[in-house]
Amino acid sequence: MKSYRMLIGGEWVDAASGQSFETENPFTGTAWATIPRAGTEDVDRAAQAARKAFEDPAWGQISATARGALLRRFADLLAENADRLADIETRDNGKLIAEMRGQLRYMPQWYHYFAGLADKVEGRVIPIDKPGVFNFTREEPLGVVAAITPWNSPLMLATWKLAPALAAGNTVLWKPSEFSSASALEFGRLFEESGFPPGVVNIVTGFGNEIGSHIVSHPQVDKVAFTGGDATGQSVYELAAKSIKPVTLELGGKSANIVFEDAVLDDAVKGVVSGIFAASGQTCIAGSRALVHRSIYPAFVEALVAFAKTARIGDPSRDDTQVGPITTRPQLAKVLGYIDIAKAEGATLALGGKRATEAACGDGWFVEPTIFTDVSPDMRIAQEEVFGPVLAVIPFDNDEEAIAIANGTIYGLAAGVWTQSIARALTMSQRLRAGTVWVNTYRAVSYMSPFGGFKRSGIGRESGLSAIREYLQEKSVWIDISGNVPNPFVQR
Ligand code: TXE
Repeated sequence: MKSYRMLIGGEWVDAASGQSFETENPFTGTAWATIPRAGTEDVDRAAQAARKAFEDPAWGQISATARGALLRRFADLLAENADRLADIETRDNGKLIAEMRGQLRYMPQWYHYFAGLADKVEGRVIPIDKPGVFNFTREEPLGVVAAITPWNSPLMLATWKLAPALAAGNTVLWKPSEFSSASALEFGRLFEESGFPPGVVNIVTGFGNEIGSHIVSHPQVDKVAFTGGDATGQSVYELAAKSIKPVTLELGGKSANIVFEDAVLDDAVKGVVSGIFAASGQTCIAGSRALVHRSIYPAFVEALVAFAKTARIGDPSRDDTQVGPITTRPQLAKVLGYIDIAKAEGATLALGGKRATEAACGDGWFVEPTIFTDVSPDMRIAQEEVFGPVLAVIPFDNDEEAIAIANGTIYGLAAGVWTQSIARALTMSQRLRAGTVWVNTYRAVSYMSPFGGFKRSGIGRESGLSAIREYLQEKSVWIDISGNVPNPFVQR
């Protein structure tokens, strides 16, 4: 058993209480490492360490260019360690090794991009309307940023917060998910090695229901950047409101992949399959609803089921595996529960529909790739986020109906459109109420392009130019250049 420690104020420590918890391999169902189980006292120490580092000239007074250089060094170390981190993530989290290697080899780009941006944040000179006064703005960091991250893409979703937060000059208190803390702690070593001053990045491991609210409401925390489930996101938002803290929230979705009658069918089949079965459906952008034009519905469903059947399920550490396990025990129960709900609602089961127990799955937590057809838009399986390999296929008759169904959930994270018509592509990209619209592709993300949700899918944007603004605040500076002190009892 490997035994991890957490990172507070530049030191690798156990929880003050001495408690730890075991982290399990979803493929074998066995524990492989222990992780410190932080309590509120550890959070206090980490928040204070982050505050101290923020105020220390070693971080607070270095130039933005120097901050960028640290981020670039981190990017290089990350690239060197990509495959090692991929192995750890696959063991701890059950993500496919092929996907993790790709993700980790790409991840340094976020740090390079925000490193480049660090010294391009500029204030403005305002051509102020008052004579004898010079007015300009400064863009300043917020202070201590709490990053609370989930288990489904642990390092990527943390990177989307850490890279811009650090580029902007903040310090960070990061709480990874209790289901995926090992890779976060390995990441911490790389921050240390890159030369970030102690306390700039602190990693506190533990359970959300034990320390989450203490982090969010902590007086030393100036902003909360959260990715997770929408119920938890709502409570984070409510709690942050009590101390008037800004938040960014990324809360998942019920994204529609819309297949029109003029789509290239083979491409659309691949797009729908990748949208829902990649990462075993455990992604915020999962295309968990396929909306299919009625004229092609039977042919599309037949091709979809035939292709989905070929997906190779099994050991996530094998290069040729396509569908891995469900990451957590509670999530396995949740996914199976939704399959029961869909059956009870009267949806037609066209593929899968139970826990996968074939030899390739060992004792792992697998769910068969599952497709429900003849789903109506008001069913729970068409409205609620399952976060597993379960697809709801819904027929539609015309474009207006497709838009109404696609927009007819509380979420608005992403949507896919499959069509050969440029007019339809543009109309759909305008009328779909989602933060990302993909046309004839799915699941593409980049450090350059903003990502975030409409409606209940979240607040704020990650990646791209605007993301750094989420970690800055604007200050207005007024300087009298007239030399005359005006009447103090009249507003200038
Ligand atoms: O998420 P939680 P869970 C969805 C998905 C999944 C469901 C539950 O539908 O089935 O959420 O997953 C921390 N205050 N998504 O339970 O609880 C927690 O420790 C502060 C969508 O894993 O939201 C972890 O670090 N923090 C999603 C983080 O919140 C708290 C990704 C996320 O965990 C807290 C993951 C509290 N009171 C799940 N309670 C997406 N948007 O991609 C927990 N946490």
